[in-house]
Amino acid sequence: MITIYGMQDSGNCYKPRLLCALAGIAFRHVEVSMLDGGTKRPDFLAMNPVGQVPLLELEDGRRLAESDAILWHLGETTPFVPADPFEKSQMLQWMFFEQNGHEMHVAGRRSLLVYPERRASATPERLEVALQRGTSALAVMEAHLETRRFFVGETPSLADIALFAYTHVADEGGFDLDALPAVTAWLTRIVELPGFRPMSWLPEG
Ligand SMILES: N[C@@H](CCC(=O)N[C@@H](CS)C(=O)NCC(=O)O)C(=O)O
Repeated sequence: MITIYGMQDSGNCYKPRLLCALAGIAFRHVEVSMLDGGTKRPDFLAMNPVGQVPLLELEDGRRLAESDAILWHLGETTPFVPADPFEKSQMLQWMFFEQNGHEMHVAGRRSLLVYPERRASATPERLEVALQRGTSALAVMEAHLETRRFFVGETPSLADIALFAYTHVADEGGFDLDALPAVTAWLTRIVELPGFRPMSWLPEG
């Protein structure tokens, strides 16, 4: 069975867990706690020198980091990757957007506000920049979803999973999701997918 090293409350770690739940992929979860320096401990750094989760470990021992690369690896043979080459590229476009234009602001602001150990870094300037840039990213999503059910094509793809992870908890970062009706309706569509599990969910055992 594959193993996903992750943190229960991390959206990046939720992405592969959610894909596994939706696609029926069995996995083992190993919690890596930031509080005890988990990702920076020598034994973890030996597995991922970048010192971050999520980290996927295959049955043969090979490992893969970066949440969206893990989504790609696990998702390739599932209905969450479009067959059409252009739609596949559009899916990647949204996944790069998630990493470069969304996560760092939407998730970043949430982490500054939610985790006590990050409070010292939560300067007013930093919070303001993250609010402005995160709001812009959410506005891009809102405009796109005004005329669509999912980010690419007619069915959910890895792009929806990647963007759902931190958007659904954006309110914890001080973002006003009530002002984004198309995004809110899309969030509901994801929650209603067969097999959906919330971020707090971990597999048994
Ligand atoms: N771009 C990476 C970001 C991963 C990331 O930021 N992981 C955080 C948890 S959400 C982490 O491991 N933080 C611990 C640390 O940096 O020491 C991805 O998408 O996987």
